Amino acid sequence: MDISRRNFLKLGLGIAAFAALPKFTLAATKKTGAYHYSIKVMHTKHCFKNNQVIDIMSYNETIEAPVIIARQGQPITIEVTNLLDEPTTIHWHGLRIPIEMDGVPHLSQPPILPGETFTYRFTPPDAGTYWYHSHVNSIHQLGKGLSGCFIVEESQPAKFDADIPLLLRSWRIDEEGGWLPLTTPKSFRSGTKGTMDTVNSKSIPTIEIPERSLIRLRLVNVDSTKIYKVILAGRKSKLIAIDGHPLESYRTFENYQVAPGCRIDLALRSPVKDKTIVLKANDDEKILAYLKTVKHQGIPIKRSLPQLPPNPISQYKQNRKEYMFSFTWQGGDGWTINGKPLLHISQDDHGKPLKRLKLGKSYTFILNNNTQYRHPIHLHGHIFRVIENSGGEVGYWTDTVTLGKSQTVKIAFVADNPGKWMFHCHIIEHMKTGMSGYIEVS
Ligand SMILES: [Cu+2]
Repeated sequence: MDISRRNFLKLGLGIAAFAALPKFTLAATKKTGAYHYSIKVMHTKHCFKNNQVIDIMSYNETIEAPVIIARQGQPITIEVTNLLDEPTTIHWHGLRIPIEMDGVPHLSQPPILPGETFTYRFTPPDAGTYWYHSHVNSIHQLGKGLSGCFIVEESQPAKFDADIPLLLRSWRIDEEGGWLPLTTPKSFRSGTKGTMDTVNSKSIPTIEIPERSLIRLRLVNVDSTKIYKVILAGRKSKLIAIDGHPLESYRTFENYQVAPGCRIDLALRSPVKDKTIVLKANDDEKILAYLKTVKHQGIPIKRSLPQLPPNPISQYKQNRKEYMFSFTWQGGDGWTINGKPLLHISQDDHGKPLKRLKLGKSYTFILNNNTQYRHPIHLHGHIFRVIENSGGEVGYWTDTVTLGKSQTVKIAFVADNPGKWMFHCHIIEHMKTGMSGYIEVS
């Protein structure tokens, strides 16, 4: 690993601080060379409030996991060492990579046992904003902190003056600063929500951005439960990408419902120094973070907003086989997809796939939400296009689509990645209590 990248990793989300930006830029402009990272999954002490020190789970010792930077079309190696006292894996959410690297225990790899190291090697085909997280004992491991931001730079990096990940999540912390139960029988249907909203693991942080500059914000919902409808007050911005994939035409950003697992990229021109832009969420416009402009180091360059190139996603055919998926609550059986919960996969028994798809063929999935709850539905290993939606946005590429109450969404894609790919709700309690299955592509 080269020095700049090692320092950068240590900084983690410190890159959001303006002073640390050159480190970020350095890693981002590296043309060739190995993208090699090491991650230790470990127990760490952390204090949220009241000097109460609690146990969290971390990637590389700090509450904010390292931002991994890869380059589109270039190989990356990530060595993951498990220092926990329980198995773990890492799933690279939204990346179209080989099944052996997908990080689902038993289905794509054996779990990484305590003391073991597993090396993930892949070449990201798509640029954009992604994230990574544990896929083992997920209520616990995600709830205690195992998630981070994964940026794939464009093969010809798009030019912004600052590139700032903003990770949204809510921790289950009580008044004293201790852990609340991560799931409770009473709340698991709607999802057990956190009590302490954070951006980059800080409660209402002030993040410095350079004045009079072109800024790219990468908002990632790494929460297990909460849907954030985000608003940016105090400056006009443009929505330039959804879930990693550039919009064909950028649009003025008003607000966006970012569900667990989902991401949006915003671009804005920052005002002169000492101005504040406010990141808020939901109808009560709760303040999540302040972005404060600071003096530009050097002379600001007047950049024009680049049109991000589309990712090389296979184009589906007009003629497509259609399958229906029904997302339901079945009383005693809990959450299901097409009436069947998938609760357990073992090394020897993968059960039955929800569907078998032929490699290279185009498909339409009709997703019916027959419940009164919202479900962000995530397909591993593939990118699909939302082509019809009874209650929301159409015409964009994604890996996770949010189904509102009783909503129906049609998606289209090419099954172009062989393997057994998880298809599940990203509200982690829904996934763990049955709203989960897999699609087999062969
Ligand atoms: Cu759900």
